Amino acid sequence: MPNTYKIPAIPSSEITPRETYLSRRDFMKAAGVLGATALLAACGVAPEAAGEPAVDVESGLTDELGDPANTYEDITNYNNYYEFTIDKQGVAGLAENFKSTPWAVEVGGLVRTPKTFGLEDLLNFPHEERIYRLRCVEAWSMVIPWQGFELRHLLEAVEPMASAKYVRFETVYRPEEMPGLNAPYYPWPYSEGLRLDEALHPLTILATGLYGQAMPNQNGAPIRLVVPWKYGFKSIKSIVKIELTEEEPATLWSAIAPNEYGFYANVNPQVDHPRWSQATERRIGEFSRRETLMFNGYAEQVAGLYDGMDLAKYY
Ligand SMILES: Nc1nc2c(c(=O)[nH]1)N[C@H]1C(S)=C(S)[C@@H](COP(=O)(O)O)O[C@H]1N2
Ligand SMILES: [Mo]
Repeated sequence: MPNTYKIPAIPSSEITPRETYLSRRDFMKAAGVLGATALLAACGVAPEAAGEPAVDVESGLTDELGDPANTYEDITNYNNYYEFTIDKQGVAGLAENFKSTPWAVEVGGLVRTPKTFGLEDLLNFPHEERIYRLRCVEAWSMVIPWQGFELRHLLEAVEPMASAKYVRFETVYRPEEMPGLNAPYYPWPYSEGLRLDEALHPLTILATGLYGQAMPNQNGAPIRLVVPWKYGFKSIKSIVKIELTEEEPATLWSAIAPNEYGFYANVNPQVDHPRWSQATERRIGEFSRRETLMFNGYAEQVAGLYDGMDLAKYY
């Protein structure tokens, strides 16, 4: 079942220069759904619910470096989501029946006004499109057009106390719907963390969709974190709990492989994984490898967060 909740976000087609959507518009015109889609979008109904085909044509979208967005097809069929399977091409099928509605995210810990946000509340935060690079620690990458909102807006709404220094995130735990959870060894539920200043950085978003569609299950429906300057595993999917803490929280990866995955996990071409180089990466859809950029190309915006820190030690 596709997700059927509505996205109040302005669809990509409305906020992207018209030419960049031409091929998509042509495709929809050919399918005879353009008028209907525009109308339904105005009513806040997800186009998908009206039978619009998934976007799998060249969108013309690029990131700020000029590199094209990966196709909807690639983004939704090559996934890491261990709660379903460790087979990247098997996630989409196994996640088909995951129930992403109703949904609630509990936000608490060291905050003055703890709150549980229903999906409707979350979708009411001011959304925008962010076209970000996603760099997996396994040395592949994609460019993904997300819709989402800055995490800092949600955190400001619960009023962090002065003692709060970190933010911990937790994924839903539903073994009946997530066959990978029956695998022993992993300390489920999946959890991740950020330092509070990283969490408040304007590049850090909670994403509720991609390519103008509600978030596909395999990408972390209905809401997931996206921290573009860190390795992909920090961008935790299907979040049900956010907690502000004083101490650095334990995370799933740093618990099982502390020598491979540090808490920070900033993309850094100079710090190799113990089993492979991080100097280059394979952009999905490209033939030759490309150089990996410091902080995944976001150094100008985020390097200041780590002034005075030894990045070879805190990796
Ligand atoms: N809950 C949860 N979140 C997760 C993962 C996971 O296995 N479980 N995998 C991470 C990894 S390793 C990556 S690279 C990204 C992949 O996101 P994508 O499938 O949307 O491209 O999700 C991250 N978030
Ligand atoms: Mo990853």
